[in-house]
Amino acid sequence: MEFILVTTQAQPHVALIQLNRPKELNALNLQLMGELRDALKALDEDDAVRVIIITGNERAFAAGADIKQMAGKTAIDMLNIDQFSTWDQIRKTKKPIIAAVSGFALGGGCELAMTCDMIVASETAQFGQPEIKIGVMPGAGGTQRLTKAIGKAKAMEMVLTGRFMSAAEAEKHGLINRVVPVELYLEEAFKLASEIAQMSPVAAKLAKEAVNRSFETNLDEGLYFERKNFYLCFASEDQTEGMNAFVEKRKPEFKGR
Ligand code: DAK
Repeated sequence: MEFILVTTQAQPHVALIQLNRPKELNALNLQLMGELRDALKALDEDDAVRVIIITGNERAFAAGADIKQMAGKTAIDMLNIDQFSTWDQIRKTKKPIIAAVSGFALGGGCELAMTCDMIVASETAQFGQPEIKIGVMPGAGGTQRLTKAIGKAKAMEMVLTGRFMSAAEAEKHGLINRVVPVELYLEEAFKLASEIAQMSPVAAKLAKEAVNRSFETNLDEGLYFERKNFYLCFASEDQTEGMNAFVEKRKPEFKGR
Protein backbone atom coordinates (compact mmCIF):
# COMPACT_ATOMS: atom_id res chain seq x y z
CA MET A 1 0.00 0.00 0.00
CA GLU A 2 1.59 3.28 -1.10
CA PHE A 3 -1.00 5.85 -0.08
CA ILE A 4 -2.64 4.37 3.01
CA LEU A 5 -1.32 2.93 6.27
CA VAL A 6 -3.24 0.07 7.82
CA THR A 7 -2.93 -1.06 11.45
CA THR A 8 -5.08 -4.14 11.88
CA GLN A 9 -5.19 -4.14 15.69
CA ALA A 10 -4.58 -0.48 16.55
CA GLN A 11 -6.56 -1.29 19.68
CA PRO A 12 -8.20 -4.62 20.49
CA HIS A 13 -10.68 -5.35 17.69
CA VAL A 14 -10.21 -1.86 16.19
CA ALA A 15 -8.40 -1.31 12.90
CA LEU A 16 -7.02 2.03 11.74
CA ILE A 17 -6.64 3.17 8.15
CA GLN A 18 -4.69 6.37 7.67
CA LEU A 19 -4.85 8.16 4.33
CA ASN A 20 -1.25 9.01 3.58
CA ARG A 21 -0.63 11.54 0.82
CA PRO A 22 0.09 14.43 3.18
CA LYS A 23 1.74 16.76 0.63
CA GLU A 24 -1.36 16.61 -1.56
CA LEU A 25 -3.70 16.99 1.43
CA ASN A 26 -4.66 13.34 0.95
CA ALA A 27 -6.21 14.02 -2.45
CA LEU A 28 -8.00 10.81 -3.38
CA ASN A 29 -6.32 9.56 -6.52
CA LEU A 30 -7.42 6.32 -8.14
CA GLN A 31 -4.64 4.27 -6.59
CA LEU A 32 -5.44 5.51 -3.08
CA MET A 33 -9.12 4.70 -3.56
CA GLY A 34 -8.23 1.22 -4.86
CA GLU A 35 -6.00 0.62 -1.86
CA LEU A 36 -8.74 1.83 0.48
CA ARG A 37 -11.26 -0.48 -1.16
CA ASP A 38 -8.92 -3.48 -0.85
CA ALA A 39 -8.01 -2.69 2.77
CA LEU A 40 -11.65 -2.34 3.80
CA LYS A 41 -12.53 -5.61 2.11
CA ALA A 42 -9.70 -7.42 3.92
CA LEU A 43 -10.64 -5.89 7.29
CA ASP A 44 -14.29 -6.75 6.72
CA GLU A 45 -13.25 -10.38 6.27
CA ASP A 46 -10.92 -10.41 9.30
CA ASP A 47 -12.77 -11.91 12.29
CA ALA A 48 -10.46 -10.19 14.76
CA VAL A 49 -11.57 -6.74 13.55
CA ARG A 50 -14.91 -5.36 14.71
CA VAL A 51 -14.70 -1.64 14.02
CA ILE A 52 -12.68 0.37 11.49
CA ILE A 53 -11.47 3.96 11.81
CA ILE A 54 -10.49 5.97 8.74
CA THR A 55 -8.43 9.08 9.34
CA GLY A 56 -6.09 11.49 7.60
CA ASN A 57 -3.79 13.87 9.45
CA GLU A 58 -4.28 17.09 11.40
CA ARG A 59 -4.25 19.31 8.30
CA ALA A 60 -6.47 17.23 6.07
CA PHE A 61 -8.77 14.25 6.18
CA ALA A 62 -8.90 14.54 2.38
CA ALA A 63 -9.17 17.63 0.16
CA GLY A 64 -11.17 15.77 -2.47
CA ALA A 65 -10.60 13.63 -5.50
CA ASP A 66 -7.27 14.33 -7.19
CA ILE A 67 -8.05 17.29 -9.43
CA LYS A 68 -4.73 16.96 -11.28
CA GLN A 69 -5.61 13.37 -12.18
CA MET A 70 -9.15 14.31 -13.25
CA ALA A 71 -8.37 17.52 -15.14
CA GLY A 72 -7.80 16.05 -18.63
CA LYS A 73 -10.49 13.39 -18.51
CA THR A 74 -13.48 13.09 -20.81
CA ALA A 75 -16.90 11.77 -19.84
CA ILE A 76 -16.05 8.47 -21.52
CA ASP A 77 -12.74 8.25 -19.64
CA MET A 78 -14.71 8.72 -16.41
CA LEU A 79 -17.22 6.08 -17.50
CA ASN A 80 -14.48 3.60 -18.34
CA ILE A 81 -12.55 4.21 -15.13
CA ASP A 82 -15.78 3.37 -13.29
CA GLN A 83 -14.81 4.77 -9.92
CA PHE A 84 -18.31 4.06 -8.74
CA SER A 85 -17.55 0.37 -8.33
CA THR A 86 -14.77 1.31 -5.88
CA TRP A 87 -17.04 3.64 -3.92
CA ASP A 88 -19.87 1.08 -3.97
CA GLN A 89 -17.52 -1.53 -2.56
CA ILE A 90 -16.56 0.82 0.28
CA ARG A 91 -20.23 1.49 0.98
CA LYS A 92 -20.85 -2.25 1.24
CA THR A 93 -18.45 -2.72 4.18
CA LYS A 94 -20.47 -4.55 6.82
CA LYS A 95 -18.54 -3.50 9.91
CA PRO A 96 -19.03 -0.06 11.48
CA ILE A 97 -16.65 2.59 10.15
CA ILE A 98 -15.81 5.80 11.99
CA ALA A 99 -14.25 8.75 10.17
CA ALA A 100 -11.85 10.69 12.40
CA VAL A 101 -11.67 14.04 10.66
CA SER A 102 -9.32 16.96 11.20
CA GLY A 103 -8.71 19.82 8.77
CA PHE A 104 -10.11 19.65 5.26
CA ALA A 105 -12.85 17.17 4.35
CA LEU A 106 -13.76 18.50 0.93
CA GLY A 107 -15.45 17.15 -2.16
CA GLY A 108 -14.71 13.42 -2.31
CA GLY A 109 -13.14 13.79 1.16
CA CYS A 110 -16.43 14.99 2.61
CA GLU A 111 -18.22 12.27 0.65
CA LEU A 112 -15.85 9.65 2.01
CA ALA A 113 -16.46 10.83 5.57
CA MET A 114 -20.21 10.70 4.94
CA THR A 115 -19.90 7.18 3.49
CA CYS A 116 -18.57 6.16 6.90
CA ASP A 117 -21.13 5.46 9.62
CA MET A 118 -20.09 8.10 12.13
CA ILE A 119 -17.85 11.14 12.12
CA VAL A 120 -15.73 12.36 15.00
CA ALA A 121 -14.11 15.70 14.21
CA SER A 122 -11.48 18.04 15.57
CA GLU A 123 -12.33 21.69 16.12
CA THR A 124 -10.28 22.52 13.03
CA ALA A 125 -12.30 20.29 10.70
CA GLN A 126 -13.92 21.92 7.68
CA PHE A 127 -16.51 20.16 5.58
CA GLY A 128 -17.39 21.23 2.07
CA GLN A 129 -18.51 20.28 -1.41
CA PRO A 130 -16.57 22.88 -3.41
CA GLU A 131 -16.79 21.05 -6.76
CA ILE A 132 -18.90 23.88 -8.18
CA LYS A 133 -15.84 26.13 -7.99
CA ILE A 134 -14.01 23.89 -10.46
CA GLY A 135 -16.96 23.61 -12.81
CA VAL A 136 -18.47 20.33 -11.71
CA MET A 137 -20.68 19.02 -8.92
CA PRO A 138 -20.46 16.28 -6.28
CA GLY A 139 -20.22 12.82 -7.87
CA ALA A 140 -19.80 10.38 -4.99
CA GLY A 141 -22.99 10.89 -3.02
CA GLY A 142 -22.55 14.49 -1.82
CA THR A 143 -25.87 15.82 -3.07
CA GLN A 144 -27.71 12.90 -1.48
CA ARG A 145 -25.94 12.18 1.80
CA LEU A 146 -25.33 15.82 2.70
CA THR A 147 -28.97 16.69 2.04
CA LYS A 148 -30.19 13.77 4.14
CA ALA A 149 -27.82 14.73 6.95
CA ILE A 150 -28.27 18.51 7.18
CA GLY A 151 -31.44 19.23 5.20
CA LYS A 152 -32.10 20.79 1.81
CA ALA A 153 -31.47 24.48 2.53
CA LYS A 154 -28.02 24.06 4.07
CA ALA A 155 -26.96 21.36 1.61
CA MET A 156 -28.10 23.41 -1.35
CA GLU A 157 -26.11 26.39 -0.12
CA MET A 158 -22.96 24.32 0.36
CA VAL A 159 -23.27 22.59 -3.01
CA LEU A 160 -24.11 25.78 -4.94
CA THR A 161 -21.58 28.10 -3.28
CA GLY A 162 -18.85 25.67 -2.33
CA ARG A 163 -18.80 27.30 1.10
CA PHE A 164 -17.13 25.28 3.89
CA MET A 165 -18.90 24.31 7.10
CA SER A 166 -16.99 24.42 10.40
CA ALA A 167 -16.93 21.46 12.75
CA ALA A 168 -19.13 23.32 15.24
CA GLU A 169 -21.72 24.05 12.54
CA ALA A 170 -21.51 20.48 11.24
CA GLU A 171 -22.24 19.16 14.71
CA LYS A 172 -25.13 21.59 15.16
CA HIS A 173 -26.72 20.43 11.91
CA GLY A 174 -26.26 16.72 12.55
CA LEU A 175 -23.56 15.98 9.98
CA ILE A 176 -21.16 14.68 12.58
CA ASN A 177 -21.24 12.95 15.95
CA ARG A 178 -18.99 15.23 17.99
CA VAL A 179 -16.27 17.83 17.99
CA VAL A 180 -13.25 17.71 20.28
CA PRO A 181 -9.98 19.65 20.52
CA VAL A 182 -7.56 18.77 17.76
CA GLU A 183 -5.21 16.81 20.02
CA LEU A 184 -8.09 14.52 21.03
CA TYR A 185 -9.98 13.68 17.85
CA LEU A 186 -8.26 10.37 17.18
CA GLU A 187 -8.43 9.34 20.83
CA GLU A 188 -12.15 10.19 20.83
CA ALA A 189 -12.66 8.07 17.70
CA PHE A 190 -10.87 5.17 19.38
CA LYS A 191 -13.05 5.54 22.49
CA LEU A 192 -16.19 5.33 20.38
CA ALA A 193 -14.75 2.41 18.37
CA SER A 194 -13.78 0.50 21.52
CA GLU A 195 -17.25 0.95 22.97
CA ILE A 196 -18.80 -0.50 19.82
CA ALA A 197 -16.16 -3.25 19.64
CA GLN A 198 -17.39 -4.58 22.98
CA MET A 199 -20.85 -5.25 21.56
CA SER A 200 -21.89 -8.30 19.57
CA PRO A 201 -20.25 -7.96 16.14
CA VAL A 202 -23.18 -9.89 14.64
CA ALA A 203 -25.73 -7.47 16.09
CA ALA A 204 -23.56 -4.49 15.10
CA LYS A 205 -23.46 -5.57 11.44
CA LEU A 206 -27.19 -6.27 11.33
CA ALA A 207 -28.01 -3.00 13.09
CA LYS A 208 -25.76 -0.99 10.75
CA GLU A 209 -27.46 -2.57 7.78
CA ALA A 210 -30.90 -1.74 9.17
CA VAL A 211 -30.06 1.89 9.98
CA ASN A 212 -28.63 2.36 6.48
CA ARG A 213 -31.76 0.82 5.01
CA SER A 214 -33.77 3.69 6.47
CA PHE A 215 -32.14 5.96 3.87
CA GLU A 216 -33.11 3.75 0.99
CA THR A 217 -36.66 2.73 1.63
CA ASN A 218 -40.04 3.76 3.03
CA LEU A 219 -41.03 3.20 6.66
CA ASP A 220 -43.04 0.02 6.02
CA GLU A 221 -40.24 -1.71 4.15
CA GLY A 222 -37.66 -0.38 6.59
CA LEU A 223 -39.57 -1.81 9.55
CA TYR A 224 -39.94 -5.12 7.73
CA PHE A 225 -36.20 -5.19 7.07
CA GLU A 226 -35.45 -4.31 10.71
CA ARG A 227 -37.72 -7.13 11.87
CA LYS A 228 -35.88 -9.72 9.75
CA ASN A 229 -32.51 -8.59 11.09
CA PHE A 230 -33.93 -8.61 14.62
CA TYR A 231 -35.01 -12.24 14.18
CA LEU A 232 -31.60 -13.06 12.74
CA CYS A 233 -29.92 -11.83 15.94
CA PHE A 234 -31.69 -14.74 17.68
CA ALA A 235 -29.77 -17.16 15.50
CA SER A 236 -26.49 -15.96 17.03
CA GLU A 237 -24.57 -17.33 20.01
CA ASP A 238 -24.03 -13.68 20.93
CA GLN A 239 -27.74 -13.25 21.62
CA THR A 240 -27.70 -16.21 24.04
CA GLU A 241 -24.50 -14.95 25.66
CA GLY A 242 -25.74 -11.36 25.93
CA MET A 243 -29.04 -12.25 27.53
CA ASN A 244 -27.56 -14.94 29.81
CA ALA A 245 -24.87 -12.51 30.96
CA PHE A 246 -27.55 -9.97 31.84
CA VAL A 247 -29.51 -12.53 33.84
CA GLU A 248 -26.34 -13.81 35.54
CA LYS A 249 -25.19 -10.25 36.30
CA ARG A 250 -21.86 -10.55 34.48
CA LYS A 251 -20.17 -8.91 31.49
CA PRO A 252 -20.97 -10.68 28.20
CA GLU A 253 -18.20 -12.15 26.09
CA PHE A 254 -19.26 -11.77 22.50
CA LYS A 255 -17.64 -13.92 19.86
CA GLY A 256 -19.21 -12.67 16.65
CA ARG A 257 -21.02 -15.94 16.05
N1 DAK B 1 -6.45 17.39 -5.86
C1 DAK B 1 -5.14 17.46 -6.14
N2 DAK B 1 -4.24 18.17 -5.41
C2 DAK B 1 -4.72 18.86 -4.35
C3 DAK B 1 -6.08 18.86 -4.00
C4 DAK B 1 -6.97 18.06 -4.80
N3 DAK B 1 -8.27 17.94 -4.51
N4 DAK B 1 -6.24 19.64 -2.91
C5 DAK B 1 -5.03 20.10 -2.61
N5 DAK B 1 -4.09 19.64 -3.46
C6 DAK B 1 -2.67 19.91 -3.48
C7 DAK B 1 -2.39 21.31 -4.01
O1 DAK B 1 -2.37 21.34 -5.40
C8 DAK B 1 -1.01 21.56 -3.41
O2 DAK B 1 -0.05 20.87 -4.18
P1 DAK B 1 1.29 21.62 -4.73
O3 DAK B 1 0.81 22.80 -5.48
O4 DAK B 1 2.03 22.00 -3.46
O5 DAK B 1 1.99 20.59 -5.54
C9 DAK B 1 -1.09 20.87 -2.05
O6 DAK B 1 -2.15 19.93 -2.17
C10 DAK B 1 -1.42 21.83 -0.91
O7 DAK B 1 -2.59 22.56 -1.27
P2 DAK B 1 -2.67 24.15 -1.25
O8 DAK B 1 -1.33 24.76 -1.49
O9 DAK B 1 -3.78 24.54 -2.15
O10 DAK B 1 -3.05 24.40 0.28
P3 DAK B 1 -3.92 25.61 0.88
O11 DAK B 1 -3.84 25.44 2.37
O12 DAK B 1 -3.53 26.92 0.28
O13 DAK B 1 -5.42 25.32 0.41
C11 DAK B 1 -7.37 23.89 0.05
C12 DAK B 1 -6.08 24.16 0.86
C13 DAK B 1 -7.93 22.55 0.52
C14 DAK B 1 -8.40 24.99 0.38
C15 DAK B 1 -7.05 23.89 -1.46
O14 DAK B 1 -5.95 23.01 -1.67
C16 DAK B 1 -8.18 23.45 -2.30
O15 DAK B 1 -9.10 24.23 -2.57
N6 DAK B 1 -8.13 22.20 -2.76
C17 DAK B 1 -9.13 21.65 -3.66
C18 DAK B 1 -10.42 21.36 -2.96
C19 DAK B 1 -11.48 20.83 -3.91
O16 DAK B 1 -11.88 21.54 -4.85
N7 DAK B 1 -11.94 19.62 -3.69
C20 DAK B 1 -12.95 18.98 -4.53
C21 DAK B 1 -12.26 18.27 -5.67
S1 DAK B 1 -13.40 17.49 -6.77
C22 DAK B 1 -16.40 10.45 -8.04
C23 DAK B 1 -15.85 10.39 -6.79
C24 DAK B 1 -15.39 11.54 -6.17
C25 DAK B 1 -15.44 12.75 -6.83
C26 DAK B 1 -15.97 12.81 -8.09
C27 DAK B 1 -16.46 11.67 -8.70
N8 DAK B 1 -16.90 9.30 -8.70
C28 DAK B 1 -17.10 8.07 -7.93
C29 DAK B 1 -17.21 9.31 -10.08
C30 DAK B 1 -14.90 13.91 -6.14
C31 DAK B 1 -14.58 15.07 -6.74
C32 DAK B 1 -13.84 16.06 -5.98
O17 DAK B 1 -13.53 15.90 -4.82
